[in-house]
Amino acid sequence: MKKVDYDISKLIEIEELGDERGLLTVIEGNKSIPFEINRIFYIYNTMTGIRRGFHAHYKTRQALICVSGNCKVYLDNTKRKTDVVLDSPTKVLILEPNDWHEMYDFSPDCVLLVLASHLYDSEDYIRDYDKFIEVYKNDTVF
Ligand code: T46
Repeated sequence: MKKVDYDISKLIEIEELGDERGLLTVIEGNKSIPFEINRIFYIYNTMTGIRRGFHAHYKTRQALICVSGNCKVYLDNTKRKTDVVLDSPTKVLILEPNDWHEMYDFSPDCVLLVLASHLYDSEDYIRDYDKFIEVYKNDTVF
């Protein structure tokens, strides 16, 4: 596993295992990604031009992987903003709770797999941008 330096969040390149049958990539909680996995969901069949997300979290950490197709993720941690391209099943984007994120430019075949550190809790979402700034503006952990 090789870590790629990234200025706002962690983009990890996971090893691809392959043989004459094809390819296999493994992600293990607390090993290849820095948290225990308690929930898995995937986003697919996203309509053209749709942008999703528009939130940060209080405690949930997440790992995003495009297992098919590609999409982009806009990130804002109150100090820096950037865009990440997810275009390979071996690229894993780690989102910290203080990463405001928006997913966009989904290819028609995109399947975005998300591994989350916590079970679903609607109270864990910060969906108001001003509230996000207020909560994280003095945060020193990035
Ligand atoms: C995130 C990005 C990357 C549930 O009932 N349980 C779940 O575990 C999830 C993830 C969603 N839902 C419900 C809540 C909404 O009624 O599914 C509906 C769609 O969820 P949402 O509008 O939050 O979807 P996105 O694409 O904006 O965000 C999702 C995750 O919710 C979020 O945690 O970080 O993907």
